[in-house]
Amino acid sequence: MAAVDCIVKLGGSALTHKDQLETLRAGAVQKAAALVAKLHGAGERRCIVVHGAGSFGHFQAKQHAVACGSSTGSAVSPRLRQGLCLTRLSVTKLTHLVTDQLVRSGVPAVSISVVIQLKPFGTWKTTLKNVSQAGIDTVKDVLDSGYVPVLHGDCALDLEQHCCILSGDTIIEILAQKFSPRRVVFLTDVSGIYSCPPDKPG
Ligand code: IP8
Repeated sequence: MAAVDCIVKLGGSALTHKDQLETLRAGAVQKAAALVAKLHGAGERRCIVVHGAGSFGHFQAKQHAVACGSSTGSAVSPRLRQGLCLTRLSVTKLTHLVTDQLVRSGVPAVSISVVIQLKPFGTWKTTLKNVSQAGIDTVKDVLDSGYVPVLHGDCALDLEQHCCILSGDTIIEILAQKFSPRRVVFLTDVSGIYSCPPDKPG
């Protein structure tokens, strides 16, 4: 498989105001897109962007316990189904905004979601929250065609518990294993790596 130059993670807290429902930090999205454009323009053509959900998706997912899914063998509740629909609507709104800014900045960006992908069998699936099928072929096709795939933290269909949440960080782990990029860059709203949320004492 041809090498991947770079995977860039745009943190959800950096792109949005995490405590205000569906509130974009428009300036931060612009800055992040400009950085990706610079990287791409400097020759890092085989580049994948993954972004977190921030205040798009997390509220709906929490309210409807989408991450817990449904107990094995029991009927899926209408409330859980609605939660999945609302969460997806919200995360896809954000990915549209992020991809829009990337394209405006000159990056040939194409958004790829976890639940619905370009190919019917290219979807990501989990089993008890662990990725059991990753839509790598779709990401590869998009890269090989000269586009920058944009993935995001999403809901996934789970073979045991109906659904769960798949974070952007988990997606990156899988992509890094499959594509062995030269580097993975994390753009966050804090300087460095912390052992607990940086707004909490200790
Ligand atoms: O912000 C969560 O993705 P993350 C995705 O990368 C959701 O943890 C809430 C659907």
